[in-house]
Amino acid sequence: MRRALELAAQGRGHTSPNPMVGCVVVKDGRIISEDYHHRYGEYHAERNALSHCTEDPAGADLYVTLEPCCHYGKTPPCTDIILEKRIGRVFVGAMDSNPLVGGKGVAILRAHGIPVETGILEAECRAQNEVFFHYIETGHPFVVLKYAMTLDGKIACESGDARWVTGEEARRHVHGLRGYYRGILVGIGTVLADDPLLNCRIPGGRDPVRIVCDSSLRIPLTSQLVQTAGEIPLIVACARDAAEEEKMRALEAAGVRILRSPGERVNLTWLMETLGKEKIDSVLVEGGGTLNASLLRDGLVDRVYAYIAPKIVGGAGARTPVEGQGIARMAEALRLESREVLMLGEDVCITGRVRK
Ligand code: AOF
Ligand code: ZN
Repeated sequence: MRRALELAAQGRGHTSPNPMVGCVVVKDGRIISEDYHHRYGEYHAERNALSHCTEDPAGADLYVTLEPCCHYGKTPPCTDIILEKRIGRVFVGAMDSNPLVGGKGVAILRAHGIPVETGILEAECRAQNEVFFHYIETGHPFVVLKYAMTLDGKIACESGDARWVTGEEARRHVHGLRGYYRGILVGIGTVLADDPLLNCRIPGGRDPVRIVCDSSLRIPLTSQLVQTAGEIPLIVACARDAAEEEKMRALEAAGVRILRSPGERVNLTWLMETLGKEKIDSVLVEGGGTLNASLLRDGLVDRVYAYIAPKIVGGAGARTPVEGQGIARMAEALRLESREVLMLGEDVCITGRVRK
């Protein structure tokens, strides 16, 4: 199962909104095949592995990180090929939460007399697909808050200068996140201040769908985001009545997708629900302190990546990663669990899941 997890990870960044899945086939103690789900819409891990065994897999053990599917989707059911190849036993990592599968895959195999053991390295298998499980269970994208700050907690100097807080290695790491998560979200403040492009600048990396939270539709037609909307998707979320027809038509003509939220400001819970319906399974937030505070307040953040540079700039008015009202008592602070600490050049990155 550990090998299956390693294989599954090779699909990282290519399977969204479907899961990463790995599969190993073992006969008489020998691995006779292994493979993974390579890319969204293509064959599943089990079908891939069973298509190139080095010997007849009849009677073999099959290890798979996710419960085999039993539905006709983009590909035929994996339970069919497992039965057809007369696999002896099946070992499953995590059960599938997809309502089309959810327990039925395992039930079908057992009904055909195949012993199935579930829950093998289950925590690891669920953690690897935290995006998939969150998205299929809630319909909301998995929201990842990212920020870079100095050792004294500033995301820019008091003057506004922020180039750069962290070094090259940490910034390259961020581009890896941009290539992995499906969407990238910023507030209009960031667009007006930095005129960012928000693409993925890693060779071969996929650009995220760019999303701007812009209640009164202030985004300039001349911004880099709007200018590139024809090539890289751009979604602008505004409040229903903030939008002037003319500005909206001009943006749409430039290829911008506009989403109008109920209320006087963009309702972030509505936005996440709407992005979920657009098949965006995950959103990386490179926000600004105001947007970050609102997302945290509304309980919408699932994971945090905090990049910390060993620098001190001071300034009572220098911006910090999370502004807003804040929490009154330290004991009520949001906490991260399943934490990891990464050393990236001279910078440190702390990441973890937000405890709900
Ligand atoms: C995958 N790869 O290796 C496995 C999956 O859209 P479809 O037809 O490819 O079906 C996707 C569903 O199949 C997915 O939500 C999950 O429930 C199940 N298993 N999917 O993309 C795989 N084993
Ligand atoms: Zn399948």
